[in-house]
Amino acid sequence: MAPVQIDTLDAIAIVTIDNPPVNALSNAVRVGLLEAMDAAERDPAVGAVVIRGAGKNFIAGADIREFDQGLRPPHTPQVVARIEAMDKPVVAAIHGHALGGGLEIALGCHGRVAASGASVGFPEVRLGLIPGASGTQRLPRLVGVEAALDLMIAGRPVDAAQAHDSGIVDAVVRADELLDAAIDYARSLCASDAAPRRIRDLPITTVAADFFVEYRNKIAARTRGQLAPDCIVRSVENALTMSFDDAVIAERELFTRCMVSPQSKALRHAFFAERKVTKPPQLAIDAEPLAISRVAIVGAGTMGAGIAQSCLAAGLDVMLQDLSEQQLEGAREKMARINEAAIERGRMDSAAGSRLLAKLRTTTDLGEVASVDLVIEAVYENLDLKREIFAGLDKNCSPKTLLATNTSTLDVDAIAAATQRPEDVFGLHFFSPAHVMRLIEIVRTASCSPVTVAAGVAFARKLGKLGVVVGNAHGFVGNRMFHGYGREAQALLLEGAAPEQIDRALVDWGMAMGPHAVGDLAGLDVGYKIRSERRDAPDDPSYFRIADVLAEAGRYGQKTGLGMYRYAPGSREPQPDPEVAQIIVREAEALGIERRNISNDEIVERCIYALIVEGARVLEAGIASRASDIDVIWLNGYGFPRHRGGPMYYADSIGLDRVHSTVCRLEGKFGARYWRVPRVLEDLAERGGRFEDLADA
Ligand code: T1G
Repeated sequence: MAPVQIDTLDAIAIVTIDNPPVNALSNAVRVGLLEAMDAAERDPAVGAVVIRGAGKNFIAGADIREFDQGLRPPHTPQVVARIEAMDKPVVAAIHGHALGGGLEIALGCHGRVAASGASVGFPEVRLGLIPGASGTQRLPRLVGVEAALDLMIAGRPVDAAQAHDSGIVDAVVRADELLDAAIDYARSLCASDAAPRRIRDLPITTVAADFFVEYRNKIAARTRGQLAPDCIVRSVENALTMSFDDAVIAERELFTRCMVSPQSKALRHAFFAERKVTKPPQLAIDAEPLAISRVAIVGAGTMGAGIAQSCLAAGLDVMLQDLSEQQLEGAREKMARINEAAIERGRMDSAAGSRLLAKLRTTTDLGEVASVDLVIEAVYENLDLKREIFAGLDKNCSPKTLLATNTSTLDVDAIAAATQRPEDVFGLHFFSPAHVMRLIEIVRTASCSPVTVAAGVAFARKLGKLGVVVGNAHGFVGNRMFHGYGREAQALLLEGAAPEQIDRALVDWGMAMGPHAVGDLAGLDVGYKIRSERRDAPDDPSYFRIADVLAEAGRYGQKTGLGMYRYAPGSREPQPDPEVAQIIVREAEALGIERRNISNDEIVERCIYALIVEGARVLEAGIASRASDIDVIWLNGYGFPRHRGGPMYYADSIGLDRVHSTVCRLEGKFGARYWRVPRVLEDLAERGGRFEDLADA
């Protein structure tokens, strides 16, 4: 069926875009829209036009997949211009999302009506792009230069009410009245003697002479190193100095420059990688997930409270269990503080916050969790304690109840073995803070049933999180790779690089936070305990030596005011500590390590390549089933720069032949213990392959 249909109703042509799943502006849709405009213009019985979307959305934007396949005309700017040039009024009836090119189509119309639940925006910057169909020229004419820049640089949609307040839409109506309202509006425009209101003809408000310099300074920190934001500002500057048509031509050149940029390719990879996680390859396709609506969380500590908050926010029925009333009260207070913060940020109204908290049920009796759909255990990281709890849950809970552990380091198979139903037991490794972090590692054990995995994937999606299915191995995927990354950051200390140099080099490369600042944030005691309990820790006295010495000295990081850095009372700002510098020199001497000047390039290479090598081993071992899953984990759990696509995508973008020769060099210099070249890297380098290809293997 053609993705664009036209029906005429009482002299109004209703043009419906029907291109599932989100009405992306594919080439066929663009052709169909041009044909529909021609047909409406030719038809004397048509007085006006309404454009709407079938399904859940108006138009989600350009078809992002086309960017890598080569864009074929007609291009979106041409379609927008055609709509605007119509001499019969055209009205957009917006429901669901009108994003990117979808909003540009709407701005080409002579009027816009939105349903109350609709949202509109320009998310292009999140894909390393700019609005490339005259959005940078029309939006400033409609809402003013600064408001237009703010919307395009943030890349976040606004709801219908905000869109109406700012003038992007002309009216907001109930969803079930949208089409009628749009038809009435089109009819009124048709009856009016005034020419159709074309945004291109609106004057653009001037700004102060130094406005753009000031604006660039304002966004500099958060757009550091990114191409698209600067191109957006430049294109809006053109709106003030060029004719509309010339500025649209210049916009297209800036858009194309972004589209072919490595940053945009990486960001588009991230976009699709995050959508692939809901379809894990090893999942039995017909595994219909169990519907989860009633959840119990066992353990009311920080993680338990955060998980409970996430589940409540997703509308689930939540029971929080802990043996200690005090812990339960503490959890309730933590959740109240989370709600207050959300209310302060305008992300929630206070009534909703109170309602949410009122829905929380708590109990000290483990027996009260018997009839829920899913139990998530989130107690202290102790295997015996967890096994005891799971044995109890196994007896108390209904046979249909799924049992999950939030462990981050323990063997989920060993926990499952404490029950008579290991096929119903899996891991849900939330990342802290659980109510904020989108990532969950869904740990499938050797005995996990596909239905259980499918339920985990559906549950993560219901929470609005990214649930990545991983295998059960020490550290699963994220933390296992972090061990390699942290190991190099520790070794570099002994070899001559200061903590602040290491952190700065990696932050300048794009990491959200340096590894030593991360260690101080998480607590050096946490890593120390994990390492001390590992049976397979490397027999290497320099392995995390400084972190261990600091932890043994009670220097845990932010929580004790002293760690790798020192922290002024009440401050989270890391300050270099001369005492740590002396400890490092002393320990290097004791280990017979000759210190030297180390370049920032070497710091970045060793830490990032350690990630790539460990990621390759994780793929080899089948702990991750796709390279893109590893990227999703590191983009959403560890602050890997999104505009580099994730560690495995980054390796592919370098070229695995080059990656292979670098790892060979590192193995030659630092030995095979940590740098043995993974077989999968060797094979792929030999045949010119990519880690991404393994997903299809
Ligand atoms: N192009 C191609 N496929 C898309 C798509 C798009 N724009 N948006 C979504 N999909 C696919 C997605 O991969 C998934 O596929 C399915 O649709 C459902 O997506 C010219 C240059 C609209 C808020 O950035 O934000 O316009 O996994 O799970 O949760 O100036 O999709 O089923 O195979 O996300 O209901 C600008 C991107 C493009 C919007 C709906 N537009 N999409 O969320 O569904 S650039 C965007 C979204 C542009 C112009 C510029 C969301 C959504 P599969 P989903 P959802």
